[in-house]
Amino acid sequence: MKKIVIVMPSYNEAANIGKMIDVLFEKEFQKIKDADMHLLVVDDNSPDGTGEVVKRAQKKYKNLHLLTGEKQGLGMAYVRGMKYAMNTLHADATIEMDADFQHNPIYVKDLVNAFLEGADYVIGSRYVAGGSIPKTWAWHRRAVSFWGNLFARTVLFLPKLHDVTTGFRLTKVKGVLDHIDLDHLMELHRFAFKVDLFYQSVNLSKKTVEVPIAFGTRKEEKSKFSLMEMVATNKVVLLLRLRASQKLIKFGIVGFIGFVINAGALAFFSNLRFPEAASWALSTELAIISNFTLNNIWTFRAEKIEGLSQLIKKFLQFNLTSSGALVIQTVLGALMVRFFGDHRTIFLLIIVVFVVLPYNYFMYNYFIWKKKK
Ligand SMILES: Nc1nc2c(ncn2[C@@H]2O[C@H](COP(=O)(O)OP(=O)(O)OP(=O)(O)O)[C@@H](O)[C@H]2O)c(=O)[nH]1
Ligand SMILES: [Mg+2]
Repeated sequence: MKKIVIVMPSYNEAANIGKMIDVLFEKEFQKIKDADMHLLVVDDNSPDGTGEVVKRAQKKYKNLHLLTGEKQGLGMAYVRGMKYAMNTLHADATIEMDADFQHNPIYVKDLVNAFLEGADYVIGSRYVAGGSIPKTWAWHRRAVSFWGNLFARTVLFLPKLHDVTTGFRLTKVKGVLDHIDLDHLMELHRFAFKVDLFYQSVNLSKKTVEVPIAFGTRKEEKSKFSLMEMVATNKVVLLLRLRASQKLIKFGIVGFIGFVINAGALAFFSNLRFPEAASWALSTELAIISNFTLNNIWTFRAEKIEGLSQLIKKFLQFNLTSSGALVIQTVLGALMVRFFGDHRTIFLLIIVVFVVLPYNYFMYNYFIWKKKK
C-alpha cells in the first residue's frame, strides 16, 4: 500500500489544528481505503501552543507526526517537513496543505485518487471547472490572483495547467520530489517558493493532473496577503523563465562559435590547398568537436558527461546526431530547390532555424545530455 504524508506547516494555529487533525483522521482518512495516510505537522514552536495540541492528539492517532523547529518562514518549514516525510517516514507521496481550513480536507481523497490512478503530480486547482476562489475576496485580491496566475502561466509557457500558484497539491516522491534540490529553492522564507517548486515538479513529472478545489477563506486571525508576496512571486516567475531560457541561449552561442570555426577552418585548409572534400570534412569535424566540448562544459553543465569511456561513447553519438542534421539539411534543401526554385540562401536559413536547430536541441536534451533521473 502506498504511504502518503500530508505535510502541514503551522504557526499559531492552535484554534484550527485540533479540529483539522480530527476531521482528517475521523472523517477524511476513513474514506481512503487504498493508501496508508499520515499527517505531519511542522510547527515552528508557535507561542500559542499549537504544538501542545498536536502532542495531545498524538496519543489518539498513531499516524500523526510532529516536527518542531525555529521559525524560518513557510518554505523552510515545508522543506524540513518534506525531507522528514521522504527520509524518515519513507513516504511514496507528500501533500502540501495549510492548517487554516483554506484547503478543505474533503479534497484530500481527490488528490490521493489521482495519484493512485497514476499521476506523479496532482494540483488542487482553483481555476478549472468546479474550482473557485472565495466569493468574499475583495475585487483587488481576486484580480491579483487571477492575473498573477495568468502571467505565470504565460511566462512559464504552461497553457495546459490552470493554477500555477495553488498551495494544495500532491507530489510523488520517486522521480519528482527526490530529484528537487529543496534547500536551494528560491524565496524559501515566503509563499513565492511554491512557484519554483511547482515549475520543477511539473518538469519532472510524467503525468500532471488537476483536480478542482474551492479555495476557502481564513477562519481565524487575519490575512497576511501582501504586496511583497506578489512582487516576490512575479520575481520567481521571471527568474524561472530566465533559467529555462539560459540553456537555449547558451546552445545558440555555442552553435554560432561552431559556425565561425567551421567557416574559418574551411578557408584555412582551402588556402593550404587541401583536397576539397578533406577541407570540408576536417573543418566540419573541428566544429563538431568545439560544439560537443562547449555544450558539455557550459550549456549542459548540470548533465556533464564525464569519464573517458562515456565521453567517447557520447562523442560518437554526437557525431551521429550531427550527421543526421546534415542528411536532413541536404534532403530538405534539395527538395525545396527542386519544387520552389533557386533561393538557396533563404531555404538554408529556413531549414536551419526551423528544422536543424530544433532537431539538435531536442537530440541534445533527450539523448546526448539526458537529465540524470
Ligand atoms: N511552520 C510554519 N508554518 C507557517 C509559517 N507561516 C505560515 N505557516 C503556516 O502555513 C499555512 C499557510 O499560511 P497562511 O498564513 O495561512 O498563508 P496564506 O494562506 O497565504 O495567507 P492567509 O490569507 O493569511 O491565510 C498555515 O497553515 C500557517 O499556519 C511559518 O513560518 N512556519
Ligand atoms: Mg491561509
